[in-house]
Amino acid sequence: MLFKTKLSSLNILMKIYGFCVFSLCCFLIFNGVQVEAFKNHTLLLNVSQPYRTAYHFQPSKNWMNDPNGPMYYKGVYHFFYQFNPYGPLWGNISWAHAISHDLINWVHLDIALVPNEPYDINGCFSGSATILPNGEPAILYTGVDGNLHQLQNLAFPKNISDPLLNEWVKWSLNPILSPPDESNPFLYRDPSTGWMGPDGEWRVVIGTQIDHQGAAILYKSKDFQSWTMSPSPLQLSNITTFWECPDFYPVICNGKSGLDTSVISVQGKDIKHVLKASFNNQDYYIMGKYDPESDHYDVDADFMKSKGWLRYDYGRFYASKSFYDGDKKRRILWSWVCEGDTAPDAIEKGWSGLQTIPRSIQLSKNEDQLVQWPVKELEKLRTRKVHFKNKKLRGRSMIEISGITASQADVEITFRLSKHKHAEVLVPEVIDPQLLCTQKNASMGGKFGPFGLLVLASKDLTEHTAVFFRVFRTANSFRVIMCVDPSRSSSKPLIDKPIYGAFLALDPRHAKISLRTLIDHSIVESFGGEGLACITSRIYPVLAVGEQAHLFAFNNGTQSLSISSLSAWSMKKAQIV
Ligand code: DQQ
Repeated sequence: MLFKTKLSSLNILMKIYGFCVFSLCCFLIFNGVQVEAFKNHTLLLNVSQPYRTAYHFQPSKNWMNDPNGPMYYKGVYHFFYQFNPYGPLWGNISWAHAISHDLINWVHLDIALVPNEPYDINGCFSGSATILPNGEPAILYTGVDGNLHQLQNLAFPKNISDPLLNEWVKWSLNPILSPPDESNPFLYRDPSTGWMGPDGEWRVVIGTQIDHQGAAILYKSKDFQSWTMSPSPLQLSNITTFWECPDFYPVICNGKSGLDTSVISVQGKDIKHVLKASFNNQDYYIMGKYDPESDHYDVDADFMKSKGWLRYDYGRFYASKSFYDGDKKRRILWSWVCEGDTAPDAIEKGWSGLQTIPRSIQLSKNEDQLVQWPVKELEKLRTRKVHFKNKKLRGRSMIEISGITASQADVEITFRLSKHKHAEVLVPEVIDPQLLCTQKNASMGGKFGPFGLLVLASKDLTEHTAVFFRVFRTANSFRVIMCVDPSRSSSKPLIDKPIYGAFLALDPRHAKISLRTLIDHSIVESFGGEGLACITSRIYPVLAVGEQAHLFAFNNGTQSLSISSLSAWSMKKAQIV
C-alpha cells in the first residue's frame, strides 16, 4: 500500500517534471532561434522505468544504435544516430538528429534522413559528416537498396546559414558509389569523415571485406562528389573478417589538443594516425605513420597484435565515431552501448540503446595507446558531494560511501599500495585480460585485490557489480588489471552479464591506481588509470534501484591498502528532449 502511494506520488512528480521540461522546450531560445522540441518525441512518463538513464544520451523512446555524423557547426554541436522511429527493435533505419551547446543537454530536431529513395529504401545506414572548404557540411552515408546492396550517398543541408541544420536534402545524383567487384555488396558501408591531402583531394575510407579480410577501401575526390577508388585499400587485415564503421584521424604526440581530420603536420610535433574498425562486437584500433603523399599507412602492429589488443573500451561499446571539436580544440568520441536485456524487455521498456558520455581522446604519454576522459562539461551536473582522504582499507573489508544518490553518480577514487613485493605472481601464459578477470572474479580473494568499488549494490549486497583492480608480480615488473564483474548484479532472468577485463599500462610502484566510474541507473562507465583503460557495462538491478542503490569501496585481498582520495557526487538529470 505504502509502496503504491509512493509510486503514485512519483507519477505525479514525473508528470510535473514532464510538464516543466515541455514548457522549457517550448520557450527554449537556441542561438536566437526558437526550437520547437518534441516534434517527434514524446517523453515516456512511465514510472516502471528503472533502467532509463538520467545523464546519458538516449531518445525518449524506440531503438537507437550507432552514432553518426557528429560535428561542431556555427556554434552548435550536432549529433545524428541510427534510429527506428517506429519501435524499440532495429528496423526502418533513419538518421535522428539532436543539437546541443554543451554535449550534455540536447534538443531533438526533425529526423534528418529517412529511407525513402530506391538507393536507401532498406535503410539509411551509418556515415559521417565532413565540413567542406566553403563551410558547407556534407553527410556521406550508406543506403541499402531493394536488393539489399549497399551504396554510398550524399546529403546536404537545405540552408547552410541555419546553424541548426534543420533540413537535409539527399543529393540528386545519388548513389555516388556502388560496391566494387572485389568487395561483397552486402558488406560495403559506413563511410568515414573525409580528410584532404596535400594534393587538395579529399579522401574517405569505407568498411568492407576483401578476400575474407577486413578492409578499409580508400577513395579520392577533387570535389567530394565524384570519387575514384585507390588501387590499394588504406589497410586490410587477414586476422579479421569484415569491418564496420572505420574511423581514421591524426593525434598529436606529446600534446593535449585534438587535430582536425585533415591536419597532416604540426610544426615542432610528431603526428600519429589512428585507424579504428568495428568487428567481433568490439571497437579495436591501430596506430601508425600515415604518409599523405602516397597514402601509405605504416602501422605499429596489426589489429589485436599490439600490447593489450588496443580497444577503446573493453566492455559493451560498438560502432563508435569521433569528430574534431574546433571550438575546444579536442577530439571527441561517441559510442553506441547496446542493451544486455532481451527483445521482449525492449518492447516492455519501449526503447533500446544508449550512447556513452562523449569522451575526449588523446595520445598517452608514451605514445603507444589512447587515453579517454569524459568531457569536462559533464561536471556541470555534479551536485551533492562526499569527499575524504587517506583512509585505510584493511584486507577483507569494505566501507559504504553514503550521502549521495548511488544510482546516479560520478565517483573518483585513488588507491595507494605499499609492500608491492607481496603481490601474487601472474601466470605468464594468461594474456587475455577478460579471461583473467573471469578466472579471478570479484569473489576470489587474492593479495593485492580485488579492490575497488561495489556499484549499484543492494544494502545486503545480494546485488552488486564490482569494478576492481588486482596487482600481479611478473619476472621483471608488475601488472595491474582492471575488471568489471556483474555476475551478481541482478536476479532478472536472461540478462547478459559478461565479466570484462583490461590491463592498465602503469607501474603501481610509481603511479597511484585511480578509478572514475559514472553510474547511471543501467549503465556503469569506468575509466581506470586516468583513462588508460575503459570498461562500460549495462546493469539491470532489481533491488538496487533508485534510492535503494548503495555504493561501497571494498578490498577483498589480504593486503591492506589506503584510499588516498575519494570524491563522489550525485548527478543532476541532463535535459534531453
Ligand atoms: N550499424 C549500421 C551499419 C553499421 C552497423 C546499421 C554497426 O551501417 O555497419 O544500423 O552497428
